[in-house]
Amino acid sequence: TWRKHQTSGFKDKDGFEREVVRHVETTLARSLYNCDEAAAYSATALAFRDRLILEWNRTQQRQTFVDSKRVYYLSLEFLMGRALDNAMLNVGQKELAKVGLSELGFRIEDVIQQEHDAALGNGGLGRLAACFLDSLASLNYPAWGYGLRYRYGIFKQEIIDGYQVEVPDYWLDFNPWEFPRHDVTVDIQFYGSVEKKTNDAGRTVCHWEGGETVKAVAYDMPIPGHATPTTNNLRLWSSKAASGEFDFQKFNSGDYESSVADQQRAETISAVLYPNDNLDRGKELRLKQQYFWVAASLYDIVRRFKKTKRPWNEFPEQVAIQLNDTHPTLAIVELQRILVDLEGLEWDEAWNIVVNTFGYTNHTVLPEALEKWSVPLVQHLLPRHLQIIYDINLFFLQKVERKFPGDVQLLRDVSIIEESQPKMVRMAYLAIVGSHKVNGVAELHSELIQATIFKDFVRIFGPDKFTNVTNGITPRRWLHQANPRLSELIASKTGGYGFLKDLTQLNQLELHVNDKQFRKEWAEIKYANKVRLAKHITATTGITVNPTALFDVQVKRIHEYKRQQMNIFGAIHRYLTLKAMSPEERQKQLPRVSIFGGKAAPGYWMAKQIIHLINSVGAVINNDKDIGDLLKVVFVEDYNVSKAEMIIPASDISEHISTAGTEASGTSNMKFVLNGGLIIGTCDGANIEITREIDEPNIFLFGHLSEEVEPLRHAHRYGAASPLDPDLARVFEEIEKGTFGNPQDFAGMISAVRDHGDYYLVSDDFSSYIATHDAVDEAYRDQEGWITKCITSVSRMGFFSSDRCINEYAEGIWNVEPLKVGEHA
Ligand code: DL6
Repeated sequence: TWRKHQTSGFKDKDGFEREVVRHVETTLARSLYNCDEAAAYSATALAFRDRLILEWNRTQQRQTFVDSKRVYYLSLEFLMGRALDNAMLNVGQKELAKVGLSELGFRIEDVIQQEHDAALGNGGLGRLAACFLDSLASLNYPAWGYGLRYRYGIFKQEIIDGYQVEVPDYWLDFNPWEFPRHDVTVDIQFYGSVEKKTNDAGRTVCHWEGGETVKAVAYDMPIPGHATPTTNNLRLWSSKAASGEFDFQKFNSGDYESSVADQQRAETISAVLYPNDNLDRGKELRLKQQYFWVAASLYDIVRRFKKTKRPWNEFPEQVAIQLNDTHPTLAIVELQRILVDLEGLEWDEAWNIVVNTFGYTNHTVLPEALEKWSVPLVQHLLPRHLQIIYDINLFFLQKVERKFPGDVQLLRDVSIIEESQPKMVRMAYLAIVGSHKVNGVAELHSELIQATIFKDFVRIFGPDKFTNVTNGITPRRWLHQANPRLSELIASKTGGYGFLKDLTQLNQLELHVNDKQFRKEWAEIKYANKVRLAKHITATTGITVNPTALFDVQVKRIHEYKRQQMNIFGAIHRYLTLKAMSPEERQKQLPRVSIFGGKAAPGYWMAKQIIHLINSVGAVINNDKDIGDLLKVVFVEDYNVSKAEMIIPASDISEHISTAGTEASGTSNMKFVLNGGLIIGTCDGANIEITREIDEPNIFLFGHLSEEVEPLRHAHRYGAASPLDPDLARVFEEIEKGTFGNPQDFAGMISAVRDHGDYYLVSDDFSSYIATHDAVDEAYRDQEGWITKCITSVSRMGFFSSDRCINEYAEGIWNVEPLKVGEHA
């Protein structure tokens, strides 16, 4: 039925081909005879983009006409990946394009591969934002994303001699998906000073004056919903010098370098994504990015609201703004500034509007990731905002004092300003105070934030302000696009592709779990996906892997808390065990491929050591004739969204093994299970809810529980911990013997566990980790039992759709309704 209203599609394949040819010949100025795959990609993308934009316009008109409440999702990261495949699938015309391209002499798979990933994010947080945009559009919510248009996304990772080397990712050479809006610009002010003046009404008003101005230019990306004409907008801001010109006077006097300096300084703001995941570094340029982006976004949001001529008190009825982590927290201060300084509202009236507008999502409990900004830095860059922060804090602390009179310690603990040297602004506290709802991203995580880092705020505001919305993933990209054959097989058993919009329909698969033909096809698809990955591994690393071996995958950012070090220690242990066996005994063992992938933050020395160890271990094991196919260790270079789409469907078992209580949710755990892989994991993040949904026999859990972590750390600190695990000690011995290269290179990793308190409890969890891997081997030997577990698990994954998640936000936090399509203009 949705097609009735659709303008985004092509009438038929001939229409599609005509458009591709037109773009090749006119937009690209090429002849069809001189059209390579890159040009075919460009022309196909442009052809689809033209169609999307018509639907985008209609969606915007519809939303303006109805004038219902809109959601604005503020995120410094949107890890979108490729857009063409997604667009073709969402508008339901991939088949048509496939035939059309083949008539023009191209394979659609090759054309799709030409696209550069839009990699404006680090990991889970940025990818979650991208999944949310897909769900918001697919469910017809009036919603916009706001972010930064980085010239360089996350760096490209090369592995040279086993080490990570970072290469800049310039992704904007040709980007058909964005529309520059040179007419939508906002001047953003930095530095300067604040003057108090009395206005005509005798009221004191603050003027922020002087300083430096930078121009924000809007770039829009259409976000097509799946099987709906709704096409939402992602607006990314790019920075430019306010004058738009370089300094001619300086140029003419021969001072060439400084003539362009202002321009370059301005453009630096949106030049590069900070490559840190779960780590805050407190750099001035990052704070500039944050303010630049939230100020431009709020200006835009307020401008849109003012056009409706509604009174200010209706702002929260029209606008919901979600803060993706604390990065956009300055938006709270900026809105208060706009309302009080520029619009002349009284402080309390303005504050009421602000609090009812914002919601804040927390994504981590790791102390090193909680943002704090130095007061002198904020004072220098944003003098008026610092005053407002102090006032917000004052009124908040007065409220605390009224509720808990005389509790000076409490006042100190919850103050937005930390009394350190220098003083710091605690951004999470500011986000809590300025929002009406605060949510964590999985049940355990939401419980932990309420019981630990935010416990005082639960006392102050009451428990209703705090809630949980367990993360989700879009089944369109993470099943239909990444694993088209599995999607088709599922559709054949569930009565069509309805499950893509209602993932709970997967539960019908359980009825077919004993259907022989179905099981056979299921296994064939997994095998084909493994063959595809094996080919990629051979082509990129030269390592041959046997696709019948068990593929054991850990792909995610490299971080000590995620414990890739434990995984590689486990692989060494497996190697030593195999080496100690007789050849006959060895032949009875199950072949395994340990696959790793992920980027380390460039300044994170230990994470880089982990990558180096993985590669060094691989170099030894993969060339050991005694071992052959029984164990291979592979590091896949430059893990990104597109690689994830290939790797995840090829996994038998994947590892989600963070120290309990450290991984807020994890989302790749959901993707792996949805693609018919099982997981080994700790009782952490969303692993817990996955277990509840799919049932314990279908997951391999191990390790200490989150409530045991603090006592164990305490024992380590005071010398009361258990001795180093003997198997782990043996692994360390082998590394220190030099089996995997210079032991000095890995001394830091070993001493972190053995001599410096084992903060991530690698030794404490090692024996249960190894035992659980043995249980994995046992289970995998029983192929029939394994397939039953996989099918059963997939059938119970309905809960983890990002559609469910977005509906929960919409109802519990934003109070917005989807816009019915087709009812209005
Ligand atoms: O909520 C998305 C994602 C979670 O799945 C991961 O568990 C969590 O580590 C990640 N958090 C961050 C926090 N970074 N900052 N700031 O990336 O969020």
